Amino acid sequence: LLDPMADKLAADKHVRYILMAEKKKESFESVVMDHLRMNGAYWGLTTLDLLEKLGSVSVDEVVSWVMTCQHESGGFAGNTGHDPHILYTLSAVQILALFDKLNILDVGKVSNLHKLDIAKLQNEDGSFSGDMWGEVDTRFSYIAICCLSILKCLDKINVDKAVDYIVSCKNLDGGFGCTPGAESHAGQIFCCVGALAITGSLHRVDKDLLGWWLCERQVKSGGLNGRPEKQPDVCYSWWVLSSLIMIDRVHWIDKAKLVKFILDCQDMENGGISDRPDDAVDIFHTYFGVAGLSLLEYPGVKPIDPAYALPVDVINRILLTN
Ligand code: GRG
Repeated sequence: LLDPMADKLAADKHVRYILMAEKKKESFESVVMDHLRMNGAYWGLTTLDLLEKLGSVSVDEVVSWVMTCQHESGGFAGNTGHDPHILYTLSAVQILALFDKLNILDVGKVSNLHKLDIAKLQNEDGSFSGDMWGEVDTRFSYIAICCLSILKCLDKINVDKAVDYIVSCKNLDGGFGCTPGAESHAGQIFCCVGALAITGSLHRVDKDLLGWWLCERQVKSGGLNGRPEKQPDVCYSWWVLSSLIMIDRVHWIDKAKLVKFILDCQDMENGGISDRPDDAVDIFHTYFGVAGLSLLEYPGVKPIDPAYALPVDVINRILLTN
């Protein structure tokens, strides 16, 4: 039977799903995902904002919880009492940006902390580690650059070296990996292209070559995969599409087919979006589905910035004011 709603975004249901997910703190999933809570909060809150429903959460409650996750070194943890990691520091900064509360970071102890500990994580070769344990990954280069750009203090790091390191992770296929010589993967490509976009260095990308690799990620169902021979997944609607937009090659994919693939991944009864049609939904894929639709200019979804992964109005508010 044809479902008349099947080709529509069930925005209200997704909003309800996100608000419920936040309340069900004692569920098994939330216990297991405890350390990821800062990321989960960013995914959920950004989705609400893209759907113009950020007003349904309590700003004070969220902001005071975020601040309980800040470590004395300046960085943020995934949850209260956990160790800080650059992954959670970006989510915390993004959440504060959504609520126009970045000024909270300018007062008190934080101002002396080399802007959230990020500068200290840069290595001699320009790369970044994620925390005190030292793992290196271009994800962390992106995060450092994105965070410091939002906080308007990119001068705290060596940007030229950071950019050279990212370019050293470029492969012969035009893509980027997590370290020099590592396989191209759409997630890492987003990080590298995003960091190059923010630092005004996109001329160092081979746009036609990379655009070709990225548009080959579209499979028969209309969905995108993250590298050759892999299954499509709604999250690549973000990683691949944002990269294509940043290098100005988004017209190389079939947008209508991708919209249909994302809409097919919705739970039309209880809300939420899954990785592939008929799989279980989660907040990560709900965010990437809605963010993907935003990049595809789907009606009723606010535009999102492909480099900063925040709504365009939020980024404009930050970058266009002192
Ligand atoms: C602000 C949006 C935003 C991101 C912050 C953490 C981060 C920066 C970026 C992560 C980029 C990345 C590596 C994404 C890929 C995630 C993913 C689904 C990996 C799965 O890899 P495999 O090998 O799956 O399990 P495939 O699809 O290749 O089979």
